[in-house]
Amino acid sequence: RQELRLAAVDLGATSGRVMAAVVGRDRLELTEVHRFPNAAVQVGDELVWDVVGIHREVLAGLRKVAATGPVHGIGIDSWAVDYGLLDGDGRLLGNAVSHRDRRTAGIPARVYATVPAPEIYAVTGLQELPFNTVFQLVAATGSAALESARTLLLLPDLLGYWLTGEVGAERTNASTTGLYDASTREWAVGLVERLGLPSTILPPLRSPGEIIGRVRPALAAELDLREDVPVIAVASHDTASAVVGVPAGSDSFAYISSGTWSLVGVELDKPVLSEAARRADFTNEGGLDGTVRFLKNVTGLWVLSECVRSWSATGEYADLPGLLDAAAGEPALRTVVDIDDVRLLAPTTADDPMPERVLALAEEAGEPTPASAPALVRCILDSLALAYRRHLRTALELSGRSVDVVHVVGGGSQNALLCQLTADACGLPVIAGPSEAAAVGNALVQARALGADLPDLAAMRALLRRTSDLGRFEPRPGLDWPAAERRVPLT
Ligand code: ADP
Ligand code: LRH
Repeated sequence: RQELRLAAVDLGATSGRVMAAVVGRDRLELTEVHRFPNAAVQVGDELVWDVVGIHREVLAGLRKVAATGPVHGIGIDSWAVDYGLLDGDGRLLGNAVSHRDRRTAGIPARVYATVPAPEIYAVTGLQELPFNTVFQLVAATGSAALESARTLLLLPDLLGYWLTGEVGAERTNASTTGLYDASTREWAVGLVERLGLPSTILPPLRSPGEIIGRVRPALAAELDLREDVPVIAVASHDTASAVVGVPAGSDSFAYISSGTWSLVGVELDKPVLSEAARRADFTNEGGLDGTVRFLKNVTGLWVLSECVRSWSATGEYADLPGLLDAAAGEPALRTVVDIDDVRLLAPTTADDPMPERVLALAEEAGEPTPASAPALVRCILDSLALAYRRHLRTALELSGRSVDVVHVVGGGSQNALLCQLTADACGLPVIAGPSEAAAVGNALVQARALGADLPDLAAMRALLRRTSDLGRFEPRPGLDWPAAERRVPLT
């Protein structure tokens, strides 16, 4: 075929989108046909995702793509670690719990009493995030849902199952669970069993590029799709798809996938499972074609978006671009905090608003109190850039790599102030964009699976560079980042 027309579904923690992509020899065009807000919902004592609502929005988006012409493939990626459980009849058992739910507090320490942390890291190579799937499952031990579960499906796999009826676990996303062996790229069955978890609920693994199945005929008819449209396993962890969508021209690049979370790292051929990597709490997640995403998970723009949500609820500020303009005029590095503090993890509430939490961290650190919303926004962005600087340095030290550019992709690549601060803090040029890198990576992997001449990551990225408009930010001298780094008390 000359050109492939694809539906790329990219689900972020704050918004989901369905893009109509056209991929040809010198063509890579993505058009957003459907976007919807996403947020976890407190139901009783649980913070859960409305997965059925997300499924409905995916269907609405697919219908819109179908209305633009023939669809040759469908791919779904989403945020990592969260899952649904199916019973023996293949029905969903309850709601999918959000990784921001408080149930995992204190769980890692309990797990390490059974299997010491170094032994776990040697197998999984994962950063200790309290919400890794393994910790969520340990927290759920004894619950009626887990007791009756036959199959665990990560969210993109669950949505793919609802489209096709086929179960499986795509490897890049499986690699974020803590149930997966980073070296063998298979489920870590021995570890799972030592932790007292049921390994039988883990479905067969599949790699990006494999066909999951065809859209169920009745659903295809309802969506005005051809009957035999394949649903393709893309790099279904959104960050893995976003790294595919990094428009790098050589191997010496670092990336920041900047969205609700920021993922800061490098692409490697092999995992780094050293004791130094464990101590630095770095993660080895799976990328396309067996690559390793050696990275640090940083709190990201979540804190900013939750502040904006809190201010708009009280009618103070709702306009992000206006706030960012005002923040650019605030003094640099006046107040910095540890943006990775766990107290910033949970959603903002009327009783515990996000802006107050950031102010409390500043006060605790003896930093000047930001006196206005723009000053608080500046504090968040300066603190993020400082975290990027520190984690990028560690990524390079631990991997032995050197880089000459930092690619910033995802929604945060549209934040010019943050991109400039990132260039300044890291002392490297920043190339910004694409802002929908995950959807781009999703479409490129589908295109290859359907026969496009994109043999490897280099070819995919070359096509991306030929077809994208990118921003560039040069590092500016003048600010004392090392001194600011020393002011941040790390948790
Ligand atoms: P996710 O996929 O995790 O939901 P995105 O990649 O969509 O996240 O990024 C969302 C973030 O991007 C927002 O929280 C916001 O800070 C930032 N963003 C989106 N649009 C803009 C914009 N026009 N200017 C500056 N920042 C933006
Ligand atoms: C980014 C992301 C990140 C995970 C987090 C749960 O959207 O997938 O890579 O750590 O969400």
